[in-house]
Amino acid sequence: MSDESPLESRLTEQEYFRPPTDFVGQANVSDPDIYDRFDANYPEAFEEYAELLDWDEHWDEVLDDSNPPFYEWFTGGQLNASYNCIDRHLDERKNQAAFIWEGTDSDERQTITYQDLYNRVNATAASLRDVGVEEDDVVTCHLPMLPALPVTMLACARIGAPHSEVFAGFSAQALADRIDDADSDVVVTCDGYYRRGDFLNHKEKCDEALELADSDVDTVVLWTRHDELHEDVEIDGDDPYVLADDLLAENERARVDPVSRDAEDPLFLMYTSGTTGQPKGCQHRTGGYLSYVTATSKYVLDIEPEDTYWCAADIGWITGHSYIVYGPLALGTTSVMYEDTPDHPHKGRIWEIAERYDVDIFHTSPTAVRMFMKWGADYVDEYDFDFRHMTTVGEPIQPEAWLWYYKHIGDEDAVIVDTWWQTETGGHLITNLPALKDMKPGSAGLPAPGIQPALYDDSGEPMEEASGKAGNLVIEKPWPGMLQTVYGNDERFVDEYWRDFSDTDSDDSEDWVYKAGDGAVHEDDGYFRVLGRLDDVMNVAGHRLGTMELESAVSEVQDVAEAAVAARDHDEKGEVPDVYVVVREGVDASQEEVRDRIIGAVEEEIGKFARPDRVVFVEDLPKTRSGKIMRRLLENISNGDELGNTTTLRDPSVPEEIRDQVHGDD
Ligand code: 6R9
Repeated sequence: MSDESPLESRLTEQEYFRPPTDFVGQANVSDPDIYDRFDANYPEAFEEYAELLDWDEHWDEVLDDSNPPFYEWFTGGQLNASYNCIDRHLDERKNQAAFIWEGTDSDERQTITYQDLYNRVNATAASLRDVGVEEDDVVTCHLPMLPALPVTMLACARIGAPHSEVFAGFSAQALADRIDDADSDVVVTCDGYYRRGDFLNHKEKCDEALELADSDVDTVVLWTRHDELHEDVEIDGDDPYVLADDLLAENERARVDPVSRDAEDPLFLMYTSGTTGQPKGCQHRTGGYLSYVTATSKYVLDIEPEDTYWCAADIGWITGHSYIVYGPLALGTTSVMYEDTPDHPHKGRIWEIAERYDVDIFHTSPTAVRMFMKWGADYVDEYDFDFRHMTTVGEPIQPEAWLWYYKHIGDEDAVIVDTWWQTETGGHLITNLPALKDMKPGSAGLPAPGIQPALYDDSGEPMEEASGKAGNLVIEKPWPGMLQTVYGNDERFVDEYWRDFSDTDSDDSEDWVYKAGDGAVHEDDGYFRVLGRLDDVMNVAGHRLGTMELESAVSEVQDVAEAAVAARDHDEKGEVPDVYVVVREGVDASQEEVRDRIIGAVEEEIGKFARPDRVVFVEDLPKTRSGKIMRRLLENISNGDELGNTTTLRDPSVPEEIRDQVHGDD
């Protein structure tokens, strides 16, 4: 077959791919000694990361591990993140683009230079102060991919107010929960944005969130998508809304001194799904976090200030915080940002943008790669672009998808790194340094310098290194990008991340081990292959979703007696949620109606991106004798796998009946 290139046949034969020589010659890190340097000199070697930043006050100690797991990094140091991302670049590159932004309609473009960014961030910082934001107040933002988002984040950082950005796709209820948890007096949102070319009224979600929230929000700063408030959006006189444009008009020429923050002062919160219904506010520190994301942007993403870099993620997730905003800007590079979806107005949009700006470095998710693969290479081939470096993040990438990415997007000439990390870890932890290690499709690679991953068995014992067996992925030593705590809940921080594999009575940091919640295989070449979550968290198109969050949304529907959610493998999205429901007795509504209510409830409680793929009505759920729902069995049913051991069940016929119901026609 014409398309059966030598590359495809190499897949079965060739396990490793060497980084191209041209790449190695120009890479930011090409000295293999770096790994030993970090091992021999832990934790002091991380000073090399902190030295990439400008500090107002030098740190006294690199790591204070006297009170594990509440580690402190670069203690005594002081700095400001917005200064490091903007001001310090002005002398050299004030007229260089910091962001190139494209709206839904590609004729609408903005180039925001570092000087523009400086002006906008200063005016916004002054505006936030005008509405009463003080140092250490948490500002909740609910902004889509508009320049206003990084501007607001950096304005918060400038005045020392931690931001808590809630992904714009989250519902009013999800926003309200996060406003309450962070106890924010000030919220920042916008009138709307475009999705598939249609204007979405985004303010509506905030209106509803204000009703649902327990906290009294004093002020909502409302950015406008166009130069004025959109005709579909109204502000009622009683609402706490203030137009950002009005505030900015007052502060157009304002200059706000960046506030010196202690290295340990929080920079932001990022809520993420865990094993309970309540999302956790992962709190990130200023000094350690910024050092870590700046260094990994330089060493792993190989960013140079002269590059045009494009991380095609949403800033509303951790990937965008670390690798669109903080890391790349701290290095003074040019980033691309775009509104709307990769298939609007056509399926070649991404490559059209890549060609237009001659993008050098491209960062995306395996879900996106699978989607591009499904659309076909013709869309790609139409455009002329040349990536030097590509990465993936968010889920395991299948070797087939990796190969397609390598061949059709990278032209067999770009280096690819898979980056394993989490909201909690701040930045990449398992990933190859691109010039130093061979690429291995399907494998996240080797630990980043100074990072100490390991696998532990279920009884909590360390497994033999590189055994080729699967185990619980843990990190044995602290690193600067790690979360400080769960906002306002130190106990949950210890319970979720440390208790399982640590000696929690010990105050020796060697006895404390961070649990990632993922399963992985440590292969005999030292590479880690990450398998996915081991807890009740699923990964839908690279977005983390808690089973408990979904189940509690479904239980909001009156007709539902009981519900359980199972993750089903999906070709494109990685995983999708299937809901198994027992309907209350005496419910008159049809299954169709109940299904619609369930889907509606999930969209309302969490957001459209969390929509269940399948709703299965069952008589009973598989339960243990003590009444615990056995979700694993449902997962096996959803995936058409063997049921497995059902001997501990109260009624082993239950899963069999469900299986016959789901797969009866197979
Ligand atoms: C950055 C980010 C974290 C979870 C993580 C794991 C999965 C992320 C991965 C990966 C395999 C990779 N994950 N990167 N799995 N290979 N390269 O995605 O953060 O949204 O918190 O998700 O995503 O399961 O535990 P977050």
